[in-house]
Amino acid sequence: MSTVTTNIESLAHEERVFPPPASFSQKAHLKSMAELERLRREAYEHPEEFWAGMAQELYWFRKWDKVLQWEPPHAQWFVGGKINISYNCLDRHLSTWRGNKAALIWEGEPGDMRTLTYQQLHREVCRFANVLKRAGVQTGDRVALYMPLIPELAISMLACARIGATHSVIFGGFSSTALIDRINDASCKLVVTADGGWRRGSEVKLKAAVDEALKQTPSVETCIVVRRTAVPIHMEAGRDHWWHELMETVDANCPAEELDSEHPLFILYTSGTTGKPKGILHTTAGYLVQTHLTTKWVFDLKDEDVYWCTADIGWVTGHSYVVYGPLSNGATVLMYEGAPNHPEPDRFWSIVERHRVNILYTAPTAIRAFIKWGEQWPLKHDLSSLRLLGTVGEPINPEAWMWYREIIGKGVCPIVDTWWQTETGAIMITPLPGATATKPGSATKPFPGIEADVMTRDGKSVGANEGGYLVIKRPWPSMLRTIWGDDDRYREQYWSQIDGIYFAGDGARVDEDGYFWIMGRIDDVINVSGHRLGTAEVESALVSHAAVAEAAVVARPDELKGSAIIAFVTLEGTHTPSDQLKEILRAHVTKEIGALARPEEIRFSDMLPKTRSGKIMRRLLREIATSGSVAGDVTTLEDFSVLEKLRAEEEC
Ligand code: 7RM
Repeated sequence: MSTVTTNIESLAHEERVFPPPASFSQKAHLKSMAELERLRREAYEHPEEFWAGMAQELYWFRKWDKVLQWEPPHAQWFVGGKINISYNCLDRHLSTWRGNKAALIWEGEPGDMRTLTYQQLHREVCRFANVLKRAGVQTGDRVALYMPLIPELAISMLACARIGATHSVIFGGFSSTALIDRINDASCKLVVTADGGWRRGSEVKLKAAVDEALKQTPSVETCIVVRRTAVPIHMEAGRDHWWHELMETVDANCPAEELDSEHPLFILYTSGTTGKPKGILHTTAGYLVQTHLTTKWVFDLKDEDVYWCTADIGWVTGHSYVVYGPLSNGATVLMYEGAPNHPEPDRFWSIVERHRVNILYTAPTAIRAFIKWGEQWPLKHDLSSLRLLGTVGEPINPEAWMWYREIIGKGVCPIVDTWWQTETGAIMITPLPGATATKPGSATKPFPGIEADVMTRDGKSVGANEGGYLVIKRPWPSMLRTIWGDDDRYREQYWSQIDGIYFAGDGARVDEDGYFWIMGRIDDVINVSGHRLGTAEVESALVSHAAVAEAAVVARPDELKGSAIIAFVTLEGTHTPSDQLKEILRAHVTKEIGALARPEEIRFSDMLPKTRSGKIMRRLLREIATSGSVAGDVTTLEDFSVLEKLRAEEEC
């Protein structure tokens, strides 16, 4: 990587400020800015005491000897402690009134429903843990989970954690090729899957993909299959077993293993700059402490709440904020299997209304889709149960933020824009909803105990409103411990870009109030005539125009300017593409940011290429803008037809 100092320029100007509503603050876990600032100060001055204090809320078989052992870039948290995350998510609640509280309220895409109380969930987890043990799975073994968003996925994770097996959840939308790589990288011994799952009314054939993959995965001995769709599948004698049959053969007594604090809890693959995905390793105690505390404070979680994080469990957001964080808090978690627009674009709002959801945590890409589909869909439903909204996954443009606030939150729900990564394990930069005044588009400030900064490549802090690289300056409990099987890449990628400091790979700026504005991945940063611009800022300017539903901006090498800005734009249903509109949008960006941000070219497309987790694949757009076609890896693309459409668009 180059060593030039950054001058990422951030030209966005957003002046609106929304203080927390007094009625919200009064009942919140954290009630005021003064309280939050006091906590931040305490945590800054005595971080180990701060995290140790928070760790007391959990159940330990043996207390730790030392809070933090930091030998850069390797951290161990709560050294010497013995703990079990499954015990903390389940058994700990059974001795309280929560035993008969709903832990999971699940809705399948076809409309079927299941509710599991903490007692029932505990029982299923214990039984499946016994199934795993009987299949020869031991502490330290890796287990791959390739499943739809059904309760059995959470049960499998908690069962692995209970016996100390390390789970590797592979998102159910990945192909068999992606499955092979991930299973082999971690030498998984067993795979749990389902016959299939439901997505937009069609069956996703999971078992068929597993059959294909297992031809090339020598480490796998056993495959356990949940019956979900009941569409006939192949069962390999000796290797494949039905979940429901095995569950009949075991008892429901399975004590949780007393595991070391640093016992490997899970591996989760995430894409990096190279083609090979990185197996991010998380361990037990530190991950639990930070997911537990952030869930409680950021979502202001109360026992009465119905909490819904719409992420698939196949992504880190689902690990931390569907399963471990909420269950360790004894929450009632809503889970929905399918697509937001099945059978109609109001499915989410129908779910909110029917289950009286109080807390909704979703992604900007979903919000932009809702805007595109039209406000008539949410307006059809009673959303008055909602009291808090959250976003995660990418920068949210102020226009989408305002729509979320007004149309979904009716102007009364605080919005928490939470910045974090697969690598960070838990939320890092975020408002605390009863305390922080929010600004649309800003993730606000670091969580207490987190020391974030914006730096140049040389490791110098930049001034207010100057762009730079987002870094974390001291270890935090839920940090990744390494990249599975590649500690060199771990050092190189995260701790050597700026020596000894965690390099997040995002561009950011901090404004005069200390608020962080995340500008997106640095590979999404465009250098035009020596000015670096965050793609997110240009996109945000485009989306602020009434005609635009969604925009993705990429750089095309340009002899004169270094890079030229190419914008791919999806229009609102009410507008049609025209050359005149292209000119209007270019002028609009010029007005919003300045002439240097004016797109060289605007291309209309009725869809943008996205990963299955909803992130726009700018890499593909960059290739299309540069060479007219895509040669690179497209295995993570959600819908392949989009590439054809983008190419066709270019020809006309
Ligand atoms: C949780 C998750 C991580 C990347 C990260 C950012 C982007 C996530 C925000 C955000 C702006 C946010 N994990 N990102 N949250 N950008 N504001 N609130 O998404 O590993 O899949 O992605 O996502 O670029 O580096 S992830």
